[in-house]
Amino acid sequence: MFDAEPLDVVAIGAGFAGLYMVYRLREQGFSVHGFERGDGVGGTWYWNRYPGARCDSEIMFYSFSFLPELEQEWPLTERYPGQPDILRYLEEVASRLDLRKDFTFGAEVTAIEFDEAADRWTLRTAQGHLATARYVVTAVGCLSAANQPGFPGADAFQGLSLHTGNWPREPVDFTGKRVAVIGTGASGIQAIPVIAGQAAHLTVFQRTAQFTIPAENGPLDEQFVALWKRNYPEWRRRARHSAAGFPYTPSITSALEVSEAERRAAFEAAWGAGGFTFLSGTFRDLALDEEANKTAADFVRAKIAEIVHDPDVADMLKPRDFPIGTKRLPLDTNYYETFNRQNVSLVDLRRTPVEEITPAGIRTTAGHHDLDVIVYATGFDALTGPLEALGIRGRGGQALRDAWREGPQTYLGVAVPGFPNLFTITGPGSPSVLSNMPVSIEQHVEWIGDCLAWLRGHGGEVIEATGQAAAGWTDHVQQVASVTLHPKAATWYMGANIPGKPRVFLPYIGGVSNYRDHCAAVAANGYGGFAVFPAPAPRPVGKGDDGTRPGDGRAA
Ligand code: NA7
Repeated sequence: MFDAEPLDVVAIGAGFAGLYMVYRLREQGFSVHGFERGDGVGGTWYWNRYPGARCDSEIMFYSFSFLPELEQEWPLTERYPGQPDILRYLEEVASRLDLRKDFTFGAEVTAIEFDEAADRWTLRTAQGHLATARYVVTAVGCLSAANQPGFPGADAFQGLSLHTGNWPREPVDFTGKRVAVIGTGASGIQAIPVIAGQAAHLTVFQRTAQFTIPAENGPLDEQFVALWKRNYPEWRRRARHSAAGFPYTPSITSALEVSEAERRAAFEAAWGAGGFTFLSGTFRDLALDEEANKTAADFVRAKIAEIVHDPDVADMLKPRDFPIGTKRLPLDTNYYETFNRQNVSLVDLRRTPVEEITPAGIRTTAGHHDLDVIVYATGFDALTGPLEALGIRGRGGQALRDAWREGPQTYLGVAVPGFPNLFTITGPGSPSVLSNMPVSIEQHVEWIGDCLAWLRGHGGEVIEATGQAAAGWTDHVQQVASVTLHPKAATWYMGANIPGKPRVFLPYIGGVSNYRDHCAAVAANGYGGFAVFPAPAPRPVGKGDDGTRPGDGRAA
């Protein structure tokens, strides 16, 4: 029972991160219990059940690497796994590892407070659970606090209101319905073509036009799958030591050093192949140089003009106010094509903003749209939102929300000064949303597991990032971002989608491999940048810590 006595660790969340963290710590002999808001495992893939929800990482590497048997057995059916497939995968992981017994589901954590006298955390849920533990690990995801715009009258709408990130468990039938989708980020871009195929009429409310690249999804060839599975260890190794957790080979050519014809051929080939290699695999400077970036942006704008029949609609769909790739590049299946359908219309909210939601629909400055369903595809309070929602209070009762008023201060994205014994998996300041998530999650989980083993081996009970180390890392995160075009765009990476949120670059863009090396060096250096209490006792050189090596990639 989790509340019978103090635990070593509580973990929050039962997605990829929480499942692996609880398993890993259980295997290491810690008493650990997880709390999960949903009624089942899955995290992102539990909540995002909207039509068309699909992962933009290819299925071959959107999975755990620490389960080699499952890796071989799991069917790799289509190039990009759909939400139901990923949820099934995580359910299978939970069953194989017998993890459900170590979680309380339907438990929304609302308060986590540090008791300085006892060096323990107390956790409470909205449903009345209470637990105490020496360590807390948050595994709440980066995109799990839905951004619900405060349009006047929204509560009075008499039809169905849905948010893509908080979708009902039962499928929604749009047949014969007049539907609105507000928002054209990755979620809207996935949902819009599918909803358009069902609804009587779909009106898309667009605030900012988005670049999107064809996913080119489809079934995977059996021979390809067999070959991939034979070489899994090497693919995994490459992904771990890559820029973004994908085993792709990045381009080494500048977009500006080739002829117009060569450039066009490279973009055309990448467009035809589908996927993120449009940016990373064509030219090396698209994320760094405005002129180079413009060549890719112009290519996509020309594609939009080619695909979309109505020139006015095509014009509205062309993104103009940010460099391509500075907003997360979505992958789509027939997104631009959908605007050629008779039952789809586009409203440009820059020209005609929403005035109010009425009981019967949406009123913009240009008139009223009668609706049965409003789908908010309006995104998330990214990275900091899910952590601040937990009601975390550290030393002196300081709220995390207050500590981060000017922007998140973290050490390695995994620890926060003033919040001892708290670890944040894929927190702000880590590669997280700029990487293939399972790769980053495994690295964090293993690093945290190693750290707790090291503490246990050294008699340490409290570990806390120093203010100096966090300030240094936080500066480094911003400096690396400033070399790229990212700070030029108002994006959720910059906190720009949430009114009042500080404008700082939230994830770490220095690369998955560099980041991994950095974390391993910190561990190898006796957790430099952290204060440890009681101070570790001196140990003979070469003596192991609890059977694990810092940075080692496997559970003990
Ligand atoms: P995103 O990428 O944040 O997209 C949200 C969309 O909603 C975007 O087009 C926003 O326009 C729009 N939005 C947000 N608030 C409003 C209001 N108040 N009015 C009108 N339009 C609004 O979220 P997604 O869920 O699509 O994707 C999140 C990530 O999930 C994705 O990047 C992947 O990593 C997976 P804006 O561009 O802010 O003008």
